[in-house]
Amino acid sequence: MKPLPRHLVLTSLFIVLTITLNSCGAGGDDERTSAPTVNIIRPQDTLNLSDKVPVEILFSDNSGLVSAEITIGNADQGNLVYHFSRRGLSGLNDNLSFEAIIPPAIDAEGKNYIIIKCYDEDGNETFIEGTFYLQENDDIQPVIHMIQPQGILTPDPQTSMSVFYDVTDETGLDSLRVSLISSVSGNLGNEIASKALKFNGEQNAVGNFFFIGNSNYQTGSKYKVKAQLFDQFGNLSEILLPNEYTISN
Ligand SMILES: [Ca+2]
Ligand SMILES: [Ca+2]
Repeated sequence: MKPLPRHLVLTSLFIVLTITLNSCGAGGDDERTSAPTVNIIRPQDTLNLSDKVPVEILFSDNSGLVSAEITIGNADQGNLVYHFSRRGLSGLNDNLSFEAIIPPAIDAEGKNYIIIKCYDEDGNETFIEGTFYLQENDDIQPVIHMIQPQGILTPDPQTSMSVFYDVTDETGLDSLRVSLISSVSGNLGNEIASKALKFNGEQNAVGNFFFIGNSNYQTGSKYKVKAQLFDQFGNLSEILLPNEYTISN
C-alpha cells in the first residue's frame, strides 16, 4: 500500500486530537466535579468591636450554585459560635451581604473566624476559613517615645547612619516611616531618603533603620528627620526632629 502523503497524516492527527479535546470539555467529568469558588470580602483584618459583623461573600461556579453555610465564632472563647446560617444561592455568580448579630451576652473581642461551606448543583463542596479581629474602638494616637539619629550620613556607600526608634500603641501598631528631608535655610525641601516598616499589631517596637551612603547625597547639605507612625485603626502620630543634620564627606 502506498503511504499517505505527509499533509494528510498530519490533518488526520489534528482531527483526532480535536475530537479528544472536545470530549473533555462540555459535559465532561471536570465539569461535574469542579467545586465553587468562594471569596470573603468582609470581614477582614481588624474591625471596631460592635454588636454586629459586616459580611460580604462572593460565590461562583461553573455549573450552578445551590447554597452556602456561614459560621462565625470567637477563637479566644474556645471557638464559641455566635452566628450560623444557611442561605440559598443561584446562578453561576452570586453574593451575600448582611450583618451578623453578636448576641449581647457574648464577648467577641479578640481573634474571630468565619467558615463558609458552599455547594453546587453537582453536590461539590467548597470549604474556606478566614480570620479577623475585633477590638475596642481605638481613637488614641500611637506614641513615638524616641526617634534618634545615630552616626553620620555621607555619599560613601561603605558608610551608613541609623535612626533608632521606640514606639508604642495601646491596641496595635501598623507602620512606621522615617524620612530624611532636605533643609535649605530652615525651609524643608525634597525628601532625600526614607525607610518604612510594617508591624503586625504589636503594642511596642524598638529597633533601627539604616540609611546607607549614596553618591546622590550632597556633602555639606542639611536635612531633618521626620517620623510617621500609624496604629491599626489609622490614627497617626508625626514628628519632625528640630535638629538639622549635615551630610558629611
Ligand atoms: Ca461546579
Ligand atoms: Ca491607638
